[in-house]
Amino acid sequence: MSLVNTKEILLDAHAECYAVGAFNISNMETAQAIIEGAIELNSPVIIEVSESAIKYMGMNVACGMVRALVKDISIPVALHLDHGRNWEVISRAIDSGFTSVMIDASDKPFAENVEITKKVVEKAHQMGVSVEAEIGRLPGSEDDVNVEEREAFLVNPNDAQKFVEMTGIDFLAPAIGTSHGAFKFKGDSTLDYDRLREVKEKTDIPLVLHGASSVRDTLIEEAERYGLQLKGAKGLDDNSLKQAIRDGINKVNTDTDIRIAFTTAVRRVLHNDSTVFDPRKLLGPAREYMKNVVKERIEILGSENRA
Ligand code: PGH
Ligand code: CA
Ligand code: ZN
Repeated sequence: MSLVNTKEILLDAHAECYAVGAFNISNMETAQAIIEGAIELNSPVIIEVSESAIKYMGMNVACGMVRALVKDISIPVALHLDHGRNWEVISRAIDSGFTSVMIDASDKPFAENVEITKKVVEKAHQMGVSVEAEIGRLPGSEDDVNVEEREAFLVNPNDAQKFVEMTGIDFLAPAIGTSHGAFKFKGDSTLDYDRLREVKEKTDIPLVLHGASSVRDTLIEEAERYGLQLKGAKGLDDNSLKQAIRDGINKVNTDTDIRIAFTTAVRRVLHNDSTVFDPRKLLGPAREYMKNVVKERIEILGSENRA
């Protein structure tokens, strides 16, 4: 099957109240792990590539590889540009066969975010490519923000409604209290569900949760056993994620969980056998471990058997 428009996948999730996993890739093994995991659970899936991953792999490699991987399979797979900030990259992604792009101008003032986003929507829609945009901000894991400061980053539901009407985007990422990386929360992992429900009511389009990795204790413990330092790591727990899906989230972005799984598996092999130097003996187990993480996520999101 060829790649599927991301909008098609997400409109079904929006209508049926479940979420689809959007997993970041950085090489062949991550892409294979995601696709194989989704096939095993008969689930639609979104492969996302960030600007920095495109820089690492090359646009043609990223697109060519994902297209080759989906050629003979029957589940719907979409290819999405994650956190596009640079017009050149966004434009090339659209021309190269991505089925959706994110324009992330959420650090700009509202009016500027609208203008930049509109320009992307115009080009993307001409090519049948759908568009995600962000409003509100996710503090980086390095930003030490307190509760009141955090509040200032969150989406304003009225702005969200205006933003969707003015730009014509297909799905929206509202900031509701998550952050990227392995160190998301100092205390409780509470999200602003009231705000989320209001955004859903006012926009009535598929919504996206960034910074959604679970950073599970069991994974951290194993990673630390093999020497990875993750002191203070904390992710989004399953119940919070499920609540966010009930309240309107339809696309759940996961990068950190896959990175930790990859690194843990490689460290485990190196720790257990000091004679290994075949890359496949490192990356094969990493691929298997990442696939398990992908399947665990799909089961939580409710997209199993929705292919
Ligand atoms: C994400 C991934 N990518 O766009 O939002 O977030 O760091 O929680 O995996 P995590
Ligand atoms: Ca942003
Ligand atoms: Zn993100």
